[in-house]
Amino acid sequence: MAKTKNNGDYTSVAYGQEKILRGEGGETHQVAGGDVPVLTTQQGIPVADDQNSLKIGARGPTILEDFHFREKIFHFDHERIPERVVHARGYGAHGFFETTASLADVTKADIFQRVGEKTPVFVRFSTVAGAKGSVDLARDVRGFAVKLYTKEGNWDIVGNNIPVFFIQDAIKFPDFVHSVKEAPDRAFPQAASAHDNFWDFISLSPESMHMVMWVMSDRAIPRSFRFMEGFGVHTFRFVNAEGKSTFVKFHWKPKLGLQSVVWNEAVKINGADADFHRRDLWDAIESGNFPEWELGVQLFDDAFADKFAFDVLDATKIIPEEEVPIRVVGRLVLDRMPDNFFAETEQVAFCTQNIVPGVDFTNDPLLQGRNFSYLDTQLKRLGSPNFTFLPINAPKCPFATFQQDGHMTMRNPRGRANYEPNSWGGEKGGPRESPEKGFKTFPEEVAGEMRRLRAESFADHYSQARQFYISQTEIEKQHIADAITFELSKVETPAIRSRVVSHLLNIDGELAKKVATAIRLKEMPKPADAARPTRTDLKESLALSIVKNGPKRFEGRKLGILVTDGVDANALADLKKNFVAEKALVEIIAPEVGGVSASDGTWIEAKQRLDGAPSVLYDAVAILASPDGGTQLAHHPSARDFVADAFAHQKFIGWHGNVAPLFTKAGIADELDGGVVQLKGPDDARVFAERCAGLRFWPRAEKFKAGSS
Ligand code: HDD
Repeated sequence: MAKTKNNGDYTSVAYGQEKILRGEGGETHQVAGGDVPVLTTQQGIPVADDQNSLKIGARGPTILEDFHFREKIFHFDHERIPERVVHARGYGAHGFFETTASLADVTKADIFQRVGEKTPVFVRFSTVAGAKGSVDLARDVRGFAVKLYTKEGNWDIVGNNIPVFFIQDAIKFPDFVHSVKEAPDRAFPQAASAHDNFWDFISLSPESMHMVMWVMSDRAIPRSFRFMEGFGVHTFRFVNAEGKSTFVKFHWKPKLGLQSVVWNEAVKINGADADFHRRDLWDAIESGNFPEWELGVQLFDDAFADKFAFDVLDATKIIPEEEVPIRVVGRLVLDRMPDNFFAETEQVAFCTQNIVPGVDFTNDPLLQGRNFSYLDTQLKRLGSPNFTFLPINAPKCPFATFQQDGHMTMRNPRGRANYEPNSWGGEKGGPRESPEKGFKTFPEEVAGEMRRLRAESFADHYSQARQFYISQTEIEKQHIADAITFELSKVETPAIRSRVVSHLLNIDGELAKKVATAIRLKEMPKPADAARPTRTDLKESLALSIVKNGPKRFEGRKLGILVTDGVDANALADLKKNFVAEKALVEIIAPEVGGVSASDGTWIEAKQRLDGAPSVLYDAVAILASPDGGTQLAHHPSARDFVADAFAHQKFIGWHGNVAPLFTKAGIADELDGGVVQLKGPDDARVFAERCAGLRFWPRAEKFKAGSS
């Protein structure tokens, strides 16, 4: 910032704004060749000097009269609002929902009536346990909250990337959340379930066992928001024009398929780029690669609910897709980032109670409790019952209520009528209820004693946990065992470790044994007391594995190409061409960020410096080195880590030129396998791109078994 002397006072000229002129009508400053608005106070008063507070003399005290200074500091002091009590860290985007199949037979919801119609949406993804500034790749559930601005009001599907939940009754939610968040005395660990309190609560709440299997699977460390599923979790109702009800469960299926990282990668990503998932979504949308999901519904009636092995009102259970197939009815596309994170992503207020005519709740006790909690929490967070007027929360259809006043009122009823019924008549009388168009609750008959009870039909806590486990591939089973081992190794109280294993015995004996051995449990506990014996007749479900539902192509993923000076220009061009054809993102990494000079003398710009771009940031990597460059890389610690990590994480590795010394120094020269592809000719780049379509080179995982992957 340059400083110029002016009558004994110092006036600084900010950021190269050498010439500041008042424009026509006093509305713009002419700055460095362009028109920008005049800086004003919140009251619209033009500001002459934003660098210096008002003082008596150059070195004198600042005076109270400085209204601009006071307003600026006052506003700054109040910038923060309470972060969400859960799901504090999140990232959102705008887009649209397109109806691809009419559901008029089962619901009168306006959004499902006309094929091809688009409805605006805002989606916020989140982690659950960590604070707003925590890391993206915590082992955690991901929130998947969708606000659909329909023509008959806002409909929020506030779901997760896991179709079941930890608890069955909302009254347990504060206990569950307290246990997973940082301990109240020491205020750590942050964004991690690997601690005594969490496993203590979980092991005393067997209803959580199914969810625990999901959270210990790679679902809890997704590669990107773009590669994960979303679920409405609860059973909801659809109601059609005739008033007939059909039960429904909602599923969001990512078009690119499912993909996760491995744990060792997650740990390193958190250090290298704590904003990994945010950056991924931003980059994808800004580069026009709009993420897309299908909306699928599982529809079933009372007869199915009665004969299903579990209670459809129990949020710790799924209905396997094999039993009730998914009907695809629409697609969700995210195509625009918010203009401002705080105004939109932070202030968006999802409420499970926001449903539209044609959709209704069920008596799931978790859902019933949520319907109170979300509205309540928005008042705390946003400070006024008028949060619904914020542009991100306001309906995009006409709305008219007699609610009025309160903090930050932006729109009150016009005229004299602010109540009804009234006798003012016509427009003067304001809006009126409509028995035809209005929301009507499904008239379900309910009877029973008023008691604090858990239904008998909610009592089986292990059968679906087992079903989830046996539906995984061997590699995924190993990851689950590794994850539980990791978490229990951070638990300091041996009795809690043992209690967890006692539950695993009810899920799968082999899993329990693996974990018990890995944590060196001195004595195998007895299986935990179970209200119901574990059913072994539930069949594997294909939909539950990530690996079985992985991407078919490398599309939407990222190749990191490490290059050195003298890199073969043709080899690089071939590689890029083949990956761009796959609709992949390609990033050049060089020892210095400026770039390198290629074999033909052209200059190759780098996006990343090697030190700042470890291979964990990429789905696959390639190393293209000249004779000299290869030798230099072999002595570069970050280059060795780059290769060794990519290999340990079972990534596909392409190489060209003098890479052998680097492989030797990285300790993998004797172990090169089918996942390491030499790029000799133009065809090899295509073969490499095709091979990368597989998530990882899984056969290599054998080498990295037992906790190291
Ligand atoms: Fe919740 C936020 C999802 C159970 C109380 N929840 C929140 C968000 C998601 C979920 C995605 C973040 C919304 C956003 O991005 O702003 N929650 C779930 C799912 C649940 C669930 C899928 C079980 C099926 N939640 C649940 C219960 C309660 C809450 C049982 C309380 C009784 N959840 C809240 C909350 C939050 C919230 C305190 C915090 C911030 C917010 O609502 O807006 O009200």
